[in-house]
Amino acid sequence: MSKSLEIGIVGLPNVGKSTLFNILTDGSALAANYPFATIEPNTGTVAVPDERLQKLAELYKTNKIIPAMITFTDIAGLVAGASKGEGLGNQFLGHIRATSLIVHVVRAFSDSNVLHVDAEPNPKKDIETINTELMLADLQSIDKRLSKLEKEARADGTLKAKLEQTKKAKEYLDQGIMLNSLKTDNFPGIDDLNLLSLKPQIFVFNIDDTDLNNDSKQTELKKLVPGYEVVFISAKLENELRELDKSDAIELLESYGQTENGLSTLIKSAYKALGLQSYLTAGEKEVRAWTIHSGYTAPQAAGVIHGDFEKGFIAAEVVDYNSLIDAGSIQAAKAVGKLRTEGKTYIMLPNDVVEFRFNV
Ligand SMILES: Nc1nc2c(ncn2[C@@H]2O[C@H](COP(=O)(O)OP(=O)(O)O)[C@@H](O)[C@H]2O)c(=O)[nH]1
Ligand SMILES: [Mg+2]
Repeated sequence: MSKSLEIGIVGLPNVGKSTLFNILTDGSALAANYPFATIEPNTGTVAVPDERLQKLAELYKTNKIIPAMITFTDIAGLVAGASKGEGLGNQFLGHIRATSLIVHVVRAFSDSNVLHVDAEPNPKKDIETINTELMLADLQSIDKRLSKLEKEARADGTLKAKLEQTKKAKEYLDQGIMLNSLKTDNFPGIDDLNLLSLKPQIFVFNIDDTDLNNDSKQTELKKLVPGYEVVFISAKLENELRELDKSDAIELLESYGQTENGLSTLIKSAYKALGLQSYLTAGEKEVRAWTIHSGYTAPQAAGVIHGDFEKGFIAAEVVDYNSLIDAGSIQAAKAVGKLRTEGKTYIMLPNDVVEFRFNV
């Protein structure tokens, strides 16, 4: 978990993926008005924006801030038929396999100057086109595996659960059901297939800036993807923000009723979809954000820093970030009873600032 989180940006050509990627990474992936402008995936690693780190650095008088990191990959070229190799398809499907979250960008902006692969954007149909390719690719992986697995399972009883899960996944896919939409079924036995439609997915609707406050339009789009995290962004507007200095950018965003930029909004949704949260460590040497799964106990959280911290865990000294800032120092927080000692069963909270005690 301490390595950066990998997020793949997918969607039909000309929906704004590269524009979004540039905004997120502030890099210069090629954004151009024609399909397959991006052939090699563009990859960029960015710091997760976290205002708390700056405040803690001031409190502890350190200059060293280590934020959590996220790697975005702009995966171009998914079109109908990609699973059969259409539009350099298979290559792109392989890149998606390497990610832990799919950000599915859907065009919902109107601009007759920007070509659409099927003549006309239709968010519902466009989503289905991409998801169908992911499911077809999964069916190929499953079919390749299944006949061999059936033979092996006859000889080796321990493979039976795996066979059952593979068949079950196939049944859903045959019905056009995305595996990541299932609430109760999951497929721990077939992790090694690395199925694309099982990867957590969030949707970014790229809308006109004039729709950023259009609740009825947004509600309508949300209904297309029930159960998924949804983000509304005007890539065009966010792209314009990059030219402005920070205070002008914030002012412009606020004039559209937005309180944070696209990167922050997207990362929050990504963390939510993946069931992740962060906790903080702080000292004179450095302040740092660590990414963990929601529900992690204190020893598990310590294990993200170092395996020995988990094995030799004794206790966690925990203070809530806001209490620490209010108190003004860790000593002051302790004096007012805000510093707690927590044991092995403590479940980490998102605003915890922690120091672990351990034996090595
Ligand atoms: N009007 C409008 N055009 C956009 C928006 N986002 C991207 N575009 C334009 O659409 C074209 C394709 O964008 P690009 O990011 O290269 O799409 P990709 O093929 O999905 O990577 C470019 O000409 C962009 O300037 C948007 O939000 N509104
Ligand atoms: Mg592109």
